[in-house]
Amino acid sequence: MASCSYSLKPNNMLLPSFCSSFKSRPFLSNAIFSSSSSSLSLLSCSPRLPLIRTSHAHSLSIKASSSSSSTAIADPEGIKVNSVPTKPIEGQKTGTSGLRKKVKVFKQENYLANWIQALFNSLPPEDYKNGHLVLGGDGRYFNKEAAQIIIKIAAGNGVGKIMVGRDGIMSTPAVSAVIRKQKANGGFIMSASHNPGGPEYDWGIKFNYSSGQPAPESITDKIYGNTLSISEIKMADIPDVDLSSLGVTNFGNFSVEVVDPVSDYLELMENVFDFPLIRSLLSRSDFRFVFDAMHAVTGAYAKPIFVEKLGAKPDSILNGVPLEDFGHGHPDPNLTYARDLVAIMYGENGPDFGAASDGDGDRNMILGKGFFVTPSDSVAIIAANAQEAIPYFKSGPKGLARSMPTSGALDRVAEKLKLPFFEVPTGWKFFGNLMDARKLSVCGEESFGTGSDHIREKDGIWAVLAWLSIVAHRNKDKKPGEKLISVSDVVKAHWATYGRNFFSRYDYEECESEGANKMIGYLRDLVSKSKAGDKYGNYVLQFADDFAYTDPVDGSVASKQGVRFVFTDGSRIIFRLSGTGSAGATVRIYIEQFEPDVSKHEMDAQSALKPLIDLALSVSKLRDFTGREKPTVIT
Ligand code: VG1
Ligand code: CO
Repeated sequence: MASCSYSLKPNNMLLPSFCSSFKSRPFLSNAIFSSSSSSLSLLSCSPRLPLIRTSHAHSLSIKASSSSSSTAIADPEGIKVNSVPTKPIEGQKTGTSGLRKKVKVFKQENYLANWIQALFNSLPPEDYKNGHLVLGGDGRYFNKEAAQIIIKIAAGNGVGKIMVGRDGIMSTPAVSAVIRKQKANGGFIMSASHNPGGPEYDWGIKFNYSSGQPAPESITDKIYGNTLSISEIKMADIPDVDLSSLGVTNFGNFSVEVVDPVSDYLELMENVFDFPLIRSLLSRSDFRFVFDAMHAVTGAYAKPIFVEKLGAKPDSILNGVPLEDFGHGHPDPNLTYARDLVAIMYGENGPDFGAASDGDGDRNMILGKGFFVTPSDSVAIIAANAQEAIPYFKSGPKGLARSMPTSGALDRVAEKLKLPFFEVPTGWKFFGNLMDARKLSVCGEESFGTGSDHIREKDGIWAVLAWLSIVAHRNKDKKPGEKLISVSDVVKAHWATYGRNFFSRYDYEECESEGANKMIGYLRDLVSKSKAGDKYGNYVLQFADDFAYTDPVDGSVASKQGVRFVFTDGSRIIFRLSGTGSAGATVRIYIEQFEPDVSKHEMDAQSALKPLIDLALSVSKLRDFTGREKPTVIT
């Protein structure tokens, strides 16, 4: 153990009790040291040993506030807590995944503070008093200010400890992993996920529970209710905490621990996957890999995992530095927004394997040389190969699930493997209960989300490692110079066994809300009048409905989750409005058709689906309602 050096000043306590090397040194563990938070330093302990900072300004008794707008309230925790008066703010209802608005909206006075306080007002006190929370984020603009607000309100509400990723960075899947590993009560994620970032763009906040799963609607509805009646914010009067270096800062009984955002997550990945197997693939000279972090949070993970642990070349990581505005990009890994990667993969002599992840690291896109794996196929192929290629699944997955609009490719795998299968509404929060009840292992969404019960969020890097495992497993006996089994070979072999579910999604972003809402109203009306056997062009209706889901574990019901028309040949057209946008309404149309005939599997999805796409546009009268001629994104 390297030695530790301190610079100390009067009147403060330094209690390095968590540092095991200190515990064995009685003169340190029993002593009371004095220091100032600004000058105390514990340098050159071991590289991984946290720095301890102790604040002195607020560790004494509670004093009346000098501020005219707030009053101090007595708090047994030994820090001064101000009661800041506030008023309800309209529109703080969370959508599919957290609260997302433009940065300008979040910057309004008390906007974020109101929501955070409303959250504490909604939780049972035993879920956070003296408890342990995690705070992460995707590095976007406003995260730094937001982190300080969240920390102060957490302290003001009696939270015991908040564990923050260095510089406020920790991906959504890593927050879920850390909550579980550290047995924390929950955690915040500062992210608007795949939405663009910067002063003119989006910001967002999500809250996850102790199992690491996104807060269920019962909680988010309560938070919303409380935002409409809030009158006070409990704000600890503590200085901003330095989040740039690892270590613990104590304020009375409250502490902030800055941690490496990668280590717990990496440890979990090493337990789930066979790293030497993946390494054997990535270090082959006849296999070329590229990962596009899109200047988003996985930039912080890509190098330690793919390069340092798994032997990928350093230049295989593109856009690997997280930036506040994602380098002016739209950190959504799809064929439209990850265009640089797509150009490389479809270019002359493209690499063998390409992948990308989104703003907060929970989405993924998988590409082969000149080949795109649809997310609906991806989850089906991972599920079909999990047992043989991924150690975590060595006894086989417990069950499979997909969101309703995701294609039926996974259903066919569940059928063949005789596994329990679930269809849930859009949004990862609907998978968590099934996982906790041990009914579900592998699941996915058509929206580039894939994951398993190793955590309670979708997981971009996990999906890339799962695919690398499958490709590595298929090629493990291939000698140098022998032709490798490619990503497209894996997918085509899967189609040959199970049939192909052609799938496409059309997005019409930022439409006028009025027209979009009227269109959905019109479709609901159409559904109520429709009956089995109705003719829609060449298609015969099996049923049409507005999808509703009853959670098999807790019985909670989610209704109005998407209008669907299902035809007798298994084809589907589905319509819903996005719940993650920050302006206007985004219409999503999902189109799917099953094709058992291998000779037709090579068809381009857009051509194969053309009749259904035309049908979807005419059935919905989309052009009339929205004035849109073309989608903004096709996946
Ligand atoms: C979209 C996707 C949904 C996903 C959600 C959050 O929601 O369709 O499948 O779970 O984003 O993903 P919506 O309501 O806009 O369709 V993430 O990566 O933005 O947290
Ligand atoms: Co995301």
